[in-house]
Amino acid sequence: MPAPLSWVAGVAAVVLGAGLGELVAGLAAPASSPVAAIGSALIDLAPAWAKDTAIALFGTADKIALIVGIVAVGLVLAGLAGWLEARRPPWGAVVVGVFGITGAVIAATRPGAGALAWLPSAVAGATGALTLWLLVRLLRSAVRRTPQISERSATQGAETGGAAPDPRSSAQRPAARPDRRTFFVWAGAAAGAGILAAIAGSVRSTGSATVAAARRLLRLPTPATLAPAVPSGAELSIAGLARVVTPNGSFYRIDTALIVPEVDPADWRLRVHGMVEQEFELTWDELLALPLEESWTTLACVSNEVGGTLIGNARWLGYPLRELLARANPSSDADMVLSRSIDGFTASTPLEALTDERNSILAVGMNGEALPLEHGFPVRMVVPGLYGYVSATKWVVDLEVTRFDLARAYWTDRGWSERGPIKLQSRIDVPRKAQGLSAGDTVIAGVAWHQGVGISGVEVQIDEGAWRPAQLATAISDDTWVQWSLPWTATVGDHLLRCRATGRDGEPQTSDQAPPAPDGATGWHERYVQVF
Ligand SMILES: Nc1nc2c(c(=O)[nH]1)N[C@H]1C(S)=C(S)[C@@H](COP(=O)(O)O)O[C@H]1N2
Ligand SMILES: [Mo]
Repeated sequence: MPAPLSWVAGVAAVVLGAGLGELVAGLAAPASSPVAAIGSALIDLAPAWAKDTAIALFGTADKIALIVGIVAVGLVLAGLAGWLEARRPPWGAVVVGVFGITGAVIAATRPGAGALAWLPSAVAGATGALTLWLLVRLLRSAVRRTPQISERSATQGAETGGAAPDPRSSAQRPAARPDRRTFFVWAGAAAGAGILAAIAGSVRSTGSATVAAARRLLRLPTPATLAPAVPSGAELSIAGLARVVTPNGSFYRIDTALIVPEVDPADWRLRVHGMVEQEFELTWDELLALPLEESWTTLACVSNEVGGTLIGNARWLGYPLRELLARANPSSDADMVLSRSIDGFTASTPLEALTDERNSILAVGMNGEALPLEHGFPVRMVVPGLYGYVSATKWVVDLEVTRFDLARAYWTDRGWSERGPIKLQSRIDVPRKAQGLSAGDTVIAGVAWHQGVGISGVEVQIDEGAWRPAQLATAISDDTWVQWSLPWTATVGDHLLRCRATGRDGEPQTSDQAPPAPDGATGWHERYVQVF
């Protein structure tokens, strides 16, 4: 049997199975689609460096890249299963079935898996295995026909005393062809049906997004304490410079959730427990009835490279974690709060950062609207001064008061530092990368941040010359980034620009280059520009 045809059988069978799996997932259990379950498991298995490599290669499109990778590997394995089924039946079908069972086990054991989480992968495996078995049987009879015919023709040739006909003569081909065509028709139908089922499944799962509808209808309460207005000198309004308030739609998104968790506010509960005198649960209505406070906080990701864009500034609305924890009354030897997301992600935050004077909140609002689904709807944590991986748990449902020597969090388990204070940094936004610039008067501008401390100055160096102080915009607060700018008369040629900031405490931004792992990148941001 020609190997390429058995590969076609394998791919067609697996596409049908996987497509039906996506359809069942869309109907019954969105987060447990076979591709999503495998992807989520791969994300959790990935070592620390893999996250940064993925982010460095694909940026915030890392999840799409992962899905494309899984599909590509899946198709190669499907082809191999087809080849195996043709050589050693029924082992190809068995392999497909075993993949289905594996997917079902992975999906059923994921954090937050529903009762039907195993179903999509089980359907995918069973359909895929059965289809492969049928297609290869069909293929076998299609291919077998040719030698039978040529034997008969050879006998006829001998009887009539004529020359033995060429086995490839036109007389035999019409008999073989319809069966191959039948095979291709069935294989094509299987693959086509699989693709349609996958499309229907994805439409159905977005169409059934009741949580998105609940969010749209939501009216957040008026804050008991308003954030200060953005000072008039905070936004320099320079084209290409990051706006001082990041619009929700362009706020960076980093998380391990391949499918955004859908948490209905009506079902949301926060459990506060562990080393506390008074454990309790909080519902959505109870949370909204509390006096909510607004505050400005610039959130940053530990994976942000020097000059990177995994940072954004927003006006958050929420309830102080300080007050919430006071209600629980933590024991005096507790030093950490392990927050848990509905999807199993955890972060370990120093208890002190949640109980001191900073604006650590259980947030429900972002820039005047409910949290967007991908930013943690309905409730997340926001803690000024700490990288997101140790503080900013989205879709948060559980706070356990504990100790650093008793429990570990998601990224700490994968080699990242236990503590993650945000490091003093500055970035050049304009002139933009690879921007053709004409000689003359222009401006160099960017942002600088040291949450909790504030920025006292930014300096710019052009072509290894003297460091020149940039003009600082007015900061919204010490917990936010601040814009800066410096007028520059650009001359024709290539130039190297550098910037460095100083904290309000006098700390200079170090020139030592460190990668993001294990506790945040350092170094000066440099940019080459060509002036024409
Ligand atoms: N549930 C959950 N929360 C999470 C994460 C995650 O993977 N899962 N990632 C954290 C990290 S590493 C960062 S930097 C911030 C990013 O928040 P954003 O996506 O709203 O910008 O969320 C944090 N909260
Ligand atoms: Mo992060």
